[in-house]
Amino acid sequence: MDNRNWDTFLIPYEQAVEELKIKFKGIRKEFKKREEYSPIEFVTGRVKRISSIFDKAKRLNVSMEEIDTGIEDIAGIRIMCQFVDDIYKVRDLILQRDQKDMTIVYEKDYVNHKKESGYRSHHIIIKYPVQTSIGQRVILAEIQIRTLAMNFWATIEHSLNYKYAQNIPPRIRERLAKAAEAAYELDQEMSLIREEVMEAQQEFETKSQLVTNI
Ligand code: 0O2
Repeated sequence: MDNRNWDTFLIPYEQAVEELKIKFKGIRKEFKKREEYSPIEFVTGRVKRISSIFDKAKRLNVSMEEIDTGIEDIAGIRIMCQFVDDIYKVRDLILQRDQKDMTIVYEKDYVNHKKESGYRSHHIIIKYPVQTSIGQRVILAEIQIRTLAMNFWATIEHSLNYKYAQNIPPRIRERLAKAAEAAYELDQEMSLIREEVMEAQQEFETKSQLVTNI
């Protein structure tokens, strides 16, 4: 292990996560204020724990000196959407910001190309400038965009992986693969009634705003 101060190493990543969460939550607020449908349902973010950074560095064969370029998701933002189409609406919103407050490095389309586990999500790796007390640092961050169904599956699978130390028994793996397909089908079904659901939600929100404004 090297003698880097790992607590201070994480400072720009923590700042980036906070800033990015505020930005994407702000986009949702803006849609709501305009009384428009928001493709963003909710946003979460986290900085990877030092122990997980070390584990991933080991797995990917990344040296301690290369950690900030070799591990792309030390800062991670997750954007949840109601419908699959919304994922691409959010992606477009991010593309519009390219070269402005963030720079897109590359994308991973696990929505159309699911991982072996059954995992689906759209990932965008960005470069993000952070102003710290000792100057600007440009860090890498990962934005994961997924539906609520994809998120439900990934959250459960993540906990099971943790429980079984990445060695989920085959019978549970099989069930998980089936559950991933069921989640995918749910997304497909919901997409078919998207317009209907959006209209209903819009009506409901307008009504509840009227009530709160009385
Ligand atoms: P955590 O705890 O969320 O931080 P590789 O491992 O080589 O396939 P790499 O470089 O890790 O790929 O990148 P990838 O595939 O984009 O995965 C980055 C993150 O996506 C993961 O971070 C998870 O958050 C999520 N992810 C990817 N695959 C799966 C999966 O099969 N199941 C679940 N639940 N999440 C997944 P970490 O560091 O693995 O975990």
